[in-house]
Amino acid sequence: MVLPNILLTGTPGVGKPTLAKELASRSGLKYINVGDVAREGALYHGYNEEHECPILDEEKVVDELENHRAEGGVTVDYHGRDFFPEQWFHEVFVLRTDNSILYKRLETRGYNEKKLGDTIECETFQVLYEEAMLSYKEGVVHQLPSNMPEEREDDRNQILRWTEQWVKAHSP
Ligand code: DAT
Repeated sequence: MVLPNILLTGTPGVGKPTLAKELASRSGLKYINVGDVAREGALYHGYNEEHECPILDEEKVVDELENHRAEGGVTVDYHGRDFFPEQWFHEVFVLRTDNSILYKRLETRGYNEKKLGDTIECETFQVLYEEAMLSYKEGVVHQLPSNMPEEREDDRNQILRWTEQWVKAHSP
């Protein structure tokens, strides 16, 4: 059975791995966290002093993930500029969280003031949603609210239903 590839994106703190791991435990979708892949393979080319984080080597990340996405059935979790080839993903889900809730989640992470402000601004200006809309065809990108646990349950069920339909439509 062939499974679709999903991109799960959104500002840091919106709940991507929490949702993606739940999806993985309830379906055949394999969870891939781009940050973890980069860390394991040291796929960086520098360090961002202002945000206190390493700079991703996007080409190497694409090479590293190519085999997984070719097999199908992956949920890729990434929060930054979309550098993946467009045809990799069958559906893109952008998680969205209200700023007051997001602020509290990020505060507990110990972000410095600059990083906290920039991250909140990123969500306010829906940077990742806009980027996804520019990168993928109409109808591929969906926004999902991620403020409360009940919403996560709805999001999970929505993605699982979509996956089932996709599998049916692509079965011989
Ligand atoms: P991300 O990797 O996108 O930064 P995460 O999965 O680490 O996000 O989640 C950040 C925090 O928010 C974590 O403590 C779990 C919590 N969380 C995620 N989704 C949520 C939701 N729908 N309702 C309430 N809390 C949520």
